[in-house]
Amino acid sequence: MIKLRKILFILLLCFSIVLVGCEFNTEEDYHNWDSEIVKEATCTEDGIIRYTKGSESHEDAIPALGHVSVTDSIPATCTEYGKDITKCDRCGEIITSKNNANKPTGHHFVTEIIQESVNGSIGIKKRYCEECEMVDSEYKYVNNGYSRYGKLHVEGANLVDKDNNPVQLIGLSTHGLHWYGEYVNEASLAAAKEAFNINVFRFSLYTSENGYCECSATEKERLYQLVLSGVKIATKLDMYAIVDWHMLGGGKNKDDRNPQYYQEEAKEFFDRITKDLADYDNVFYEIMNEPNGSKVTWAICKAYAEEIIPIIRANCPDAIVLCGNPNYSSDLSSPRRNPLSFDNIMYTFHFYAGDEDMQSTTEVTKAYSAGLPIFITEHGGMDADGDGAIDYDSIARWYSALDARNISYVAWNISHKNESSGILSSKKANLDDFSNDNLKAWGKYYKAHIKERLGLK
Ligand code: IDC
Repeated sequence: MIKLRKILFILLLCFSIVLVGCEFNTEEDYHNWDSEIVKEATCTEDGIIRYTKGSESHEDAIPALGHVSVTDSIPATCTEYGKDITKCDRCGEIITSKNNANKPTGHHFVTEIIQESVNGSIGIKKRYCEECEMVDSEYKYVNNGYSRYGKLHVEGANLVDKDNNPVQLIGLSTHGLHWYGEYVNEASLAAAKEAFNINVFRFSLYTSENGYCECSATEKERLYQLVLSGVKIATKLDMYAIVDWHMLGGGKNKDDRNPQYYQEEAKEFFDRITKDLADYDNVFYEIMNEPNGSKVTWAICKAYAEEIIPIIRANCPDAIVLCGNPNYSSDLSSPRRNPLSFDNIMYTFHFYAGDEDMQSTTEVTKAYSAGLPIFITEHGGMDADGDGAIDYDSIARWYSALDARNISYVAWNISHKNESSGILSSKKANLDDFSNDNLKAWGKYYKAHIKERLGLK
């Protein structure tokens, strides 16, 4: 029994010594043991510290430090999304994330003259993005705008400039402003002008088919302002403008094929717009787009013109008036036999080269030779419904007849409508892409033709 007690006592003593020893050891970790950092802790990984004393050693973990992050936002560029960049100030690790709310801004193209075109000489322009300086293109151009020709007037069968030299205007028409009016903005029109080197825009204000005479008062006012702003933009771009009263009798309201059907509205419209544009001498007034139907004779068209022209002239005494005629403005023999008695009148002629049997170049050349001033305010290389394939032989014949006589022409139309006459392939976000990549066959052909005509190829 005594023996057992002794054993127990010894055991207890040993245990106490071990305990005291352990306590002593812990104290020594801090004071007496050598320590050495085997591996530094980083932002993401634990480090290791080793303690040694004599032959004894043990290791402890140093906890990972964690990132010290700073977030920076990088704005979107012309072509790339903005980014949020999170960077650790300690280890430099970068975590980049796309900022979906910060969309690419798109290029902001501007043009710069590198070599100026003076009096018809060939100049050079550069189109580049003013944000990122990417050069889009460098191209030849010729100054053929208002600053060169000034106020135009009609002499015999010709349109002439301020010095009485014949002038040919070449341009583009909008589609119906109540359908595709979005292209009437400075960026679009400037891009179209630059791409095609044109000098006239025609603004087509449809009267029926829910157009100007068949819509709400608010919409009517909006369309009016659109025409006005179109003319002002064209003016700023050094161009001429045609205000087109686009009566046609399309859609359901066939009565609108007769210009007299909306005559009162026409009088009101032309009075208001010629007052608003009294100071603009680069504007043509096309008073009836396309009279048509067997009952709509030249006598009717002429009577209507005699009502409208004095209203225009009261506010703009020298404005050139463009006068339509029967059979969709394809009858020049009637006005040739029985012309209007005002000065500064030109007769419109419209043709669609795919439907050659309807019109022929002879109708135009004959009338021109007889002294009738003619302005082709609308034409296309396709069929008269504005769609179908381009008849390249026919359109080429037309251009050689017109160009030989300096007869002015305007092509149908600036829109991305899914028909071959809408020159644009698709609706681009900024509405200002008139590069060949975004042009249908008609747009490309017309552009190439104009460049050739102006000696820019
Ligand atoms: C056409 C447009 C077409 C639109 C139609 C409405 O191309 O998208 O649906 O008018 O009536 C003309 C007219 C002109 C026509 C064009 C093509 O002046 O308004 O545009 N055309 O059909 N005369 C002969 C052809």
